[in-house]
Amino acid sequence: MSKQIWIVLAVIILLIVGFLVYNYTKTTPIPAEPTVTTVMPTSTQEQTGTSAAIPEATIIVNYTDSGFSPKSIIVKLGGTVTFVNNSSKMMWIASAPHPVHTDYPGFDEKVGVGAGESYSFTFNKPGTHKYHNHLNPTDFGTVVVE
Ligand SMILES: [Cu+2]
Repeated sequence: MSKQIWIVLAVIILLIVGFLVYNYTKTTPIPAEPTVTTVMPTSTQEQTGTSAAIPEATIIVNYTDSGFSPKSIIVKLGGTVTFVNNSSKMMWIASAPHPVHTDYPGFDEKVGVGAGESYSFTFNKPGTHKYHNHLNPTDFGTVVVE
């Protein structure tokens, strides 16, 4: 009688051990995945791709009754900035100083435009260029070309 119990216990223990070993061998291959090698070259390509795209991007400066926003911007050499008149005033973008605009003579809209209209200028001169609304010179901003 007691011999039969020991046999039953031995079978149960063997089943438990077998089940544990089976589960262990089933779960161990999962963390062993050798695919973490060639990721660096793609990130380098992405970096050069985005830095090349920046000069072609058009930056928008919003002109409202409270002035230019953003008031100071940085563009790459050859970058274009579009000044959009969303104010109730007329807008005439011109480089400093008012009223002669001699710091960057080409950077001068030469005419005032109304609400909803815009003025685009491509910056080919490195440096810090101050500008203002010639028809309301207390509104001014800065374009840094690098
Ligand atoms: Cu002016």
